[in-house]
Amino acid sequence: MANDILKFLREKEYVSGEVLAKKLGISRVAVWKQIQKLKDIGYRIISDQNLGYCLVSRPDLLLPQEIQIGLSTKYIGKEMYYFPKLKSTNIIAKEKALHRAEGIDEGTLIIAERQSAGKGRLSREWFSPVGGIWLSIVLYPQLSPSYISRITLMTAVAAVKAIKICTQIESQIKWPNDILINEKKVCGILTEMSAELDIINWVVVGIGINVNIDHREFPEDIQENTISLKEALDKEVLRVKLVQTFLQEFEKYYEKLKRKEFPSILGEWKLYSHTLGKKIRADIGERIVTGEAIDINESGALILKKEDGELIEIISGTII
Ligand code: BT5
Repeated sequence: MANDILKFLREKEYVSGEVLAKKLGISRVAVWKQIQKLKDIGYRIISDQNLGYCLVSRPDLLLPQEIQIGLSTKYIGKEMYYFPKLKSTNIIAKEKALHRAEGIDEGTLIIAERQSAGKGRLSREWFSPVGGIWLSIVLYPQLSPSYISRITLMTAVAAVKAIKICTQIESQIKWPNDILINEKKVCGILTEMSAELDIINWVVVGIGINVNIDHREFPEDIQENTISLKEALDKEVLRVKLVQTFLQEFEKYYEKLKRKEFPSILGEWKLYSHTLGKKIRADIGERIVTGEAIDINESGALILKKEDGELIEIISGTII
């Protein structure tokens, strides 16, 4: 009901309580109650005895009604679950993904203003204070499980593009899932999946972007290596616009991936790469390897050339 009221308030400068009540088939008192609810979550609505209600400003909240208005995707983000605070959007998305049969469609989005237990890879912590974008997308790709790393790379390309469109900032991708500005991390991606031998049951892509955050809010040991878009730009960024742009870019690249056009996505990834051509040390779980990052292959693995000339393929790891 509150959403319907918002729709009418967006269309005209002033709308009377009587007109709203008639259009929605409710009493004027019920309209007033809905207006109070909207005010409580940050909408500024003024009222004039003769003219009615007027929407003055909207909160910078990632509310479904704000994101979905003007969102031009076909299915990504068409169904949305919004939380002012939760543990982790990936946790909720994984729970939702189990209920595909009950109408949790491909593209379902979980989004939160802040997370109390945001997750990075390998159970690392992801700090998610108010002012960032913390979201997860549920997918059911008919692809082989080996495609999982390509989904992470494709998400990074979509994020770099969205950041560029909304802020003009040229960010870079550190293989496999970090997005950097001036060598500092602004965004991370966590892709999780459930699969059987050769089919994927579901994939959850989680992405966190530091938008309007002061990096000094993070624990001291990571402050030096973190940045937000606000800090890089020296002004606040409209988060709703950035979410919409990211979802649109995400859908575009995901469609390409499904059409098996990964090579062209990889071409773009390489343009934004922070890693290729650099001497790196990579933690690959059981050991640390050193060498030059010379390429990313068709399955998204990093090719490292060791000092003795040996080439190794790193499917998953962390660059130190
Ligand atoms: C990642 O892991 O970079 C994946 C982050 C994914 C976060 C999103 S938010 C929405 C969704 N829901 C979740 O619970 N997670 C996803 P990794 O490559 O393992 O990097 C983790 C490391 O990044 C930590 O150990 C810190 O050093 C650093 N870090 C933590 N929070 C950060 C932040 N907000 N900005 C930059 N660096 C951060």
